[in-house]
Amino acid sequence: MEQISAEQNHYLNDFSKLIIAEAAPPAAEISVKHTLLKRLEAICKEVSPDAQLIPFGSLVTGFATASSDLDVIFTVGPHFDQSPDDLSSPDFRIPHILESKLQEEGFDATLLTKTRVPILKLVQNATDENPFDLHCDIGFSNHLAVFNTNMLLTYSKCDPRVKKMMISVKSRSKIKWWAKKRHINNTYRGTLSSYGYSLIVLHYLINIVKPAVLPNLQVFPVPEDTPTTEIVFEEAGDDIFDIWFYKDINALSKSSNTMHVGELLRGFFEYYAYTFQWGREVVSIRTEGGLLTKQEKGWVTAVVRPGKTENSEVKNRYLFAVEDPFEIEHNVSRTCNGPGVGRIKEEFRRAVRLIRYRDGGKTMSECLCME
Ligand code: 3AT
Ligand code: MG
Repeated sequence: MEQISAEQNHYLNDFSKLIIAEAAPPAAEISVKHTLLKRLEAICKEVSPDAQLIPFGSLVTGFATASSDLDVIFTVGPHFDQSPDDLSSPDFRIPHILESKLQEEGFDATLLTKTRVPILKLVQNATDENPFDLHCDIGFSNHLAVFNTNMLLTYSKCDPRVKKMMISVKSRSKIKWWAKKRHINNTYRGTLSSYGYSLIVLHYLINIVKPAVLPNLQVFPVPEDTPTTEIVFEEAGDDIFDIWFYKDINALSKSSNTMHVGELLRGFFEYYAYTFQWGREVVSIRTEGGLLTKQEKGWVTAVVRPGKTENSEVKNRYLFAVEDPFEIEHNVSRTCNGPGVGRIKEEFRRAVRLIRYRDGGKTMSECLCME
């Protein structure tokens, strides 16, 4: 990484503090989200008395920023095994029944069935008592998300800079920092999800920056007395996933890396702008070193597969390749199309240019977030 002056470094640090302060959701918004969660769970129980809503995503990891959505999974069994994954299951009616019920209760609710897994999208518009527009996604079968959320949370507990990096990269705050502001955080428009950004930030912090900020929690040996439920997850009699990661973080030594978040952000931009080989490499945080090749994964040509829902299909693209840490056949960035990947790459290079040549951070806030 090119050297920058102490003054530039200072600006970068101040800037990263500003983003984080701006991005944090107000306590009132978090409390309104928890209230919504309780109300939704009560409605779900009217549909099915054993129903539970399990939150995951940024509300749980702490990476939520102002107006982040609320991600939850609807489940009716203690071990996720009675979920309406299977089209022939009578439970598959549940998403439709719940959609109608929520509409009756005054929510703007839409069930999406052409997605990889069915998703019920809810919007609760701001009112006088509640000044926040709330968006909630209810999933019915993506239970691995609960495990990957826990792993992101564990990484975040390893070092306070993890959360700050995540928020800086994908915030939806008023100043809408980088990925949002630059329009490269939208899976419907050919770019990358917030989860995808979380994984590429982790890869940088585990494998690229030296000294490493984070250890790779998935390469630790499994202690002998570990319960099987922490090692593998079997999805409704279907696939088996290796979900092991090391959880006893208090037993780990702290990182010897002393960089501040501004410097880390700069290194992150530089790495994806100039070192990462987008055409050849796959980000794989479960792997020692963090990289595989598209060739060795067989991720070379786009394929279309039937989805889990009726008449749906999933197009797997490999233009940008980020392997899910548990569902290793799943490319988290499959939503990225050609123009989307082009825009993401250009935004990394633009960020580096601005940091290098525009007083290293003094004007960064205006430049990087400008539409
Ligand atoms: P926001 O604060 O909502 O922007 P987030 O961290 O909640 O960020 P998302 O809403 O994109 O991220 O996703 C919520 C969770 O859903 C994160 C992960 O547990 C799961 N998830 C999202 N996208 C994928 C994916 N492509 N593959 C596997 N799991 C995913
Ligand atoms: Mg979310």
